[in-house]
Amino acid sequence: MSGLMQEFAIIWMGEQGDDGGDASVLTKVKPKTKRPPLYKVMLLNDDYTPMEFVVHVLERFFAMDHAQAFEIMLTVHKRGLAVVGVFSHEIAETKVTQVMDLARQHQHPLQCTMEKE
Ligand code: TYC
Repeated sequence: MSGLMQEFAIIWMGEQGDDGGDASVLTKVKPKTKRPPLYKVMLLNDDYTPMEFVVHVLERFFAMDHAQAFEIMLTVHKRGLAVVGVFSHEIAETKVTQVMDLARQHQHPLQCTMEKE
């Protein structure tokens, strides 16, 4: 059903309904179209992953240019973690998997997690 078609429901109360004599009642029902939840993807600091590797990860999987990637990497390095993107559940899961797989391949302890916004 299209979004517009879901916006109203008509409820027939009948002749002897609890409507104080009115023959019918039209009850408005709130539109129940929920936006899908969004998920923050976060990068965590550690003492061993090279800075250049983190910059590369941010460029490759989070569509950042070099300057942006370097800035976010430094934020993680100084503050312990940073949100690097906000996505649907499926896309967030894919990003986390891509980062964790590449980190494991290069034997870096880099951690990437997701959390409901
Ligand atoms: N702290 C790391 C270092 O000094 C760099 C680093 C930055 C590691 C961000 C992980 O998510 C990270 N080599």
